[in-house]
Amino acid sequence: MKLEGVELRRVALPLVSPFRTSFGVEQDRDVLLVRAVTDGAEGWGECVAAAEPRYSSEYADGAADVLRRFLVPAVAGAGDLDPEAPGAAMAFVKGHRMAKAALELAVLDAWLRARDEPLAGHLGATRDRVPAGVSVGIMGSVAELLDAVAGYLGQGYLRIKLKIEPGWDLEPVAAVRERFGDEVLLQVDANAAYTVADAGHLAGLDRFGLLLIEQPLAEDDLAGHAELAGRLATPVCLDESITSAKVAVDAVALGACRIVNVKAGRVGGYLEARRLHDACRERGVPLWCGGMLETGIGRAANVALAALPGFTLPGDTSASDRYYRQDLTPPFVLRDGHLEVPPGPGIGVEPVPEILEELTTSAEWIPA
Ligand code: OSB
Ligand code: MG
Repeated sequence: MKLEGVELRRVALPLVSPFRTSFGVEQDRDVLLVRAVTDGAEGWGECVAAAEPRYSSEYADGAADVLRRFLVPAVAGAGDLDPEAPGAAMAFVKGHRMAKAALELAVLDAWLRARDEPLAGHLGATRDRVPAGVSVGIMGSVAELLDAVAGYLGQGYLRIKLKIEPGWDLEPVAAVRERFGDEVLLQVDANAAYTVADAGHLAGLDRFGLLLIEQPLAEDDLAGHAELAGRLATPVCLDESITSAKVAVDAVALGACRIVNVKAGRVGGYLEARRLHDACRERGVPLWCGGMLETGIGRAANVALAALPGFTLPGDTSASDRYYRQDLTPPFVLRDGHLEVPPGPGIGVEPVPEILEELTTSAEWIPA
């Protein structure tokens, strides 16, 4: 299979409500989509980099630049493509994992469609639906938070994740436990907002029986996470720190985390995510699939990944209407607390042409 060219397309989607985390507020997504055109079929990838580099160093304009200048030419020059070829051809570029993941997925989607093979089966999925959790942003008041959580539980979400930061941690968690009880699967995500000096304060979360605390400290602070983990009963899970399968294995060996949030974009692609899965499953480390407010394109691939057997906890794989009034693809819906893995070839979904046109802000064709 040969690459004929790649389209980089920017799409603007307003979120149904502002999403506030410890690193900022998102009102809408400025999505970079990658469409790979090959002599066999076309494929889609979504770059999870946000418009601004607040979660990680990557951002959408930077991803488009590195794709245009380095990654697309490298893959175009690789000749006959199989699923591993794009990763090998892009390996000389340091970092830029979210940009690499998007192009690798677009080529992989095309390759799978040409073979009429679903992504989930290719990755080794063992289920046809996945349990869905929901990530709940920081709110203006506890009353507002309780209303939001009540709404999500009413819809059937199987696990609640509360975003926390200094000044919004023990009180909202206590309020959610008090109102909804101890049976609700509950976890928190700090997005690196604390330091080891906060260990005593964070130990105050231990009495709430949380599944985990996600990324309490800075991305590069594995030693700090190991120290903190020794002082908390709540299991530490890492998100931002986990940039490859190797880092995941090292983080677990160091005692920096007991659970891993898997985001394919953050580790450089779905194939590296599968390697991470295999290594963690071998070591008995529980996994769950994170999210980056993806449209239906990225969501389809995440749901395929989350169907692998090592994903033993519900993920941030929520239904389309948790994010967008109008998704780019036919919407993912919550059924009995689960999302179905698309059964079609490749990622199993495509953008609806009229919706894609309406929401596109720019498009650029890069011939191979
Ligand atoms: O830290 O997991 C995170 C969204 C954007 C960037 C980082 C994170 C998140 C979420 C939402 O928590 C996950 C989702 O529902 O897509
Ligand atoms: Mg997180």
